[in-house]
Amino acid sequence: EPRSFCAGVERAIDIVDRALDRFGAPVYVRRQIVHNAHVVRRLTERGAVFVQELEEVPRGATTVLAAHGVSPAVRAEAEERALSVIDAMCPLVAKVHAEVRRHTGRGETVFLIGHSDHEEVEGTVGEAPADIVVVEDEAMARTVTAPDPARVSYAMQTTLAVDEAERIAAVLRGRFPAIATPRRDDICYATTNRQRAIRAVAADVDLVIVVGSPNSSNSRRLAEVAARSGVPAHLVDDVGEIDLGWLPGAGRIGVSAGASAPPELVDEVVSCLSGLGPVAVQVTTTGTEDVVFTLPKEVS
Ligand code: 0CG
Ligand code: SF4
Repeated sequence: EPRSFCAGVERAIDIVDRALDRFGAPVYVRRQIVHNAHVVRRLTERGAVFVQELEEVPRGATTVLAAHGVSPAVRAEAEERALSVIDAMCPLVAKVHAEVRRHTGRGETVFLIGHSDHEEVEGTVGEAPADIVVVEDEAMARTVTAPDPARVSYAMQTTLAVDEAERIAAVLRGRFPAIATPRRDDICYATTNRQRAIRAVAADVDLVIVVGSPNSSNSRRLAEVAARSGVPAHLVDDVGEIDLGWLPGAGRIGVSAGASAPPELVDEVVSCLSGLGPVAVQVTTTGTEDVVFTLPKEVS
């Protein structure tokens, strides 16, 4: 611990549940509300309809925008289609959007450290596509350019591996001495805390199991951080994906879960392992979390 749901995910899921309670099915949701197959399945069963693009939504329908945030172009499209929009963008993603707007607004090029094919990055880039350059890794950081190298800044996707992102940022700071740095870390508290916790555990175990879906950035980074500590680490959607071949010789197993993975899935992993023989469970807690975000007015 900390593991599983963060405040942004709790809020996003709550928004869809409350929209279903208040307005009835169907409630349309653009993209996966959070990147977790179990969450999406449960909400689909309740009457949420997940779509890729807003053109699939009937005019005027109630539509939730996912936690990862959207570009201004998507907001404009929602308005054109007269949709009743409820925005589930995490406030910590919104903070990065605001920061990027501030920097590009004063004529800077923003290097956005992150993965270009991720929805959060697509949304953030959409704030000023001509002035934002996505930097995916250290190799890119060594070659990117800006029209005016004296007017540059950087920002980050919220769910990166802290160590990796810092190495990329260090390359940029070395190449662009005038670079403006984020006021506060863009990598969110939940991502940071889960990585710290898994690192504390990974040093003492023979195997790490992270519960999360394969398209969840923060969950994948969690497994990678564990693997960089030198322990075999696997990302599983649920207990059904555990390969018994991983277990021989694994006397101690570290278990965690990404910010979008429901906590009961971790309990299922532990109880399944308990079925294979005597198991003692030890909880390692590297910090506590008390972040809560308020709901948008449409569902509060
Ligand atoms: O970690 P990413 O950004 O892929 O998102 P996920 O839905 O897995 O969890 C946090 C949120 C939103
Ligand atoms: Fe917000 Fe961080 Fe959770 Fe993403 S992982 S929803 S940025 S708190």
